[in-house]
Amino acid sequence: MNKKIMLVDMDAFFVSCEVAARPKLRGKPVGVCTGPQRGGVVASVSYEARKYGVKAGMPTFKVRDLCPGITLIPADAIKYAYISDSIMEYLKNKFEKVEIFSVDEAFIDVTNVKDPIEVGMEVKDHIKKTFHTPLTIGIGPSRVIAKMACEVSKPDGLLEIKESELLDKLGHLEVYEIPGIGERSGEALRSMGIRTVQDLWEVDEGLLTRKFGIRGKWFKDLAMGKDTGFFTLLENGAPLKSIGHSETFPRDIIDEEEIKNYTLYLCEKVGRRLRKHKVMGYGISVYIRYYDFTGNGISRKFAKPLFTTSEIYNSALFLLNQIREIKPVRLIGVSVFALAPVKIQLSIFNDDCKEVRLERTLDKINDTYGDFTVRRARLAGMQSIHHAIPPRGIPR
Ligand code: DCP
Ligand code: CA
Repeated sequence: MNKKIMLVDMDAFFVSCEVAARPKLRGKPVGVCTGPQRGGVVASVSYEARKYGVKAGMPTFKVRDLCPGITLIPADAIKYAYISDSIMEYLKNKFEKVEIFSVDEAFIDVTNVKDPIEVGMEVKDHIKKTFHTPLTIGIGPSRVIAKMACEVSKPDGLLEIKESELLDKLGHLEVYEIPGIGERSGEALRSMGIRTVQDLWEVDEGLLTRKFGIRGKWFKDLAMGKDTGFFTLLENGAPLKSIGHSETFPRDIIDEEEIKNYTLYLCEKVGRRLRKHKVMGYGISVYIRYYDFTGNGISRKFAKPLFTTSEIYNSALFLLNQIREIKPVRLIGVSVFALAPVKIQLSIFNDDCKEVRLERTLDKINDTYGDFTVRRARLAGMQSIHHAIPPRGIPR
């Protein structure tokens, strides 16, 4: 491995954005919560609150039980998107190859940077001074090592781990702490007596693949610091064949504008999943069913792939208009197929592609706060169809 990758990850990001504007809360237990005042969950938790056992995803009533002195602040998605965008913009201006990984994480290729530690310190200083938000930087020969270096030095850390130091510095990590393995697989590994990174190094690969299939090999590779599975799905081709979404509407619809709105809603759902899996599609199918249970569908392939919601929507609407009969509609389905991975180098994240970048930020916020927290203008007036019953036989 002769690459050098730096991961910039903001500490307790949503909380830090709030504390930046309320310095009195610095050093105190703070959480940012979503949903209603009662019955919501915390999305982000300060490190002081974590000492009480408070974790992201916990219901607020439980959080108050564990840490009665905690200050809970309602989430302000637009603020976080704005700060995230400004930080990413700074990183993109400073470095040549920046890959925005999530709302508060970016991988940077620093292979050709002379002194990555010094540059890492500059980045930390600049972000802290400009945005008043703390962060941690991990550096390593692969993304997964950079990520683990970051995890073990949080908060406010900066750590480089070289390939030869891997076992020394990370051998003790629990398997579920390896990015890409997760709690459930971690539990399954532990039940086989495989508890740490070092155990994964030592275990026979055949044993893992017999139990977990291809993912077993990924687990071992990740523990050995190789970017695989979770980290290279994009480079090696995604296993998904199509991504689709359809809804049975709460009532039959005939109004042209309403049909367009629902179509956009479905395309947004499909687009979010495409972007989440970092794939684009060269084909699209649209299916329509009417109040009388008749229906039809149409598919097309294109030379240029679909990735943004507006690209999917424009194609879906074009096809829908070719097949639609003028009678009340009960269901519409949109599915994108002929999928190909979006390269992780993410040439798409350059200035020409603000729309793609914006969509990813919106996706993250919507994933966090529920569908369409941040809505497109056309969707703003639309009623929710979350309760709609999913139809059978349509790919989801
Ligand atoms: N987030 C969320 N729900 C989750 C995980 C994350 O809403 N289950 C949001 C809130 C976080 C932000 O995304 O502030 C970034 O996620 P991280 O997992 O990076 O968590 P933090 O930045 O809060 O903490 P850490 O310091 O551990 O990175
Ligand atoms: Ca973070």
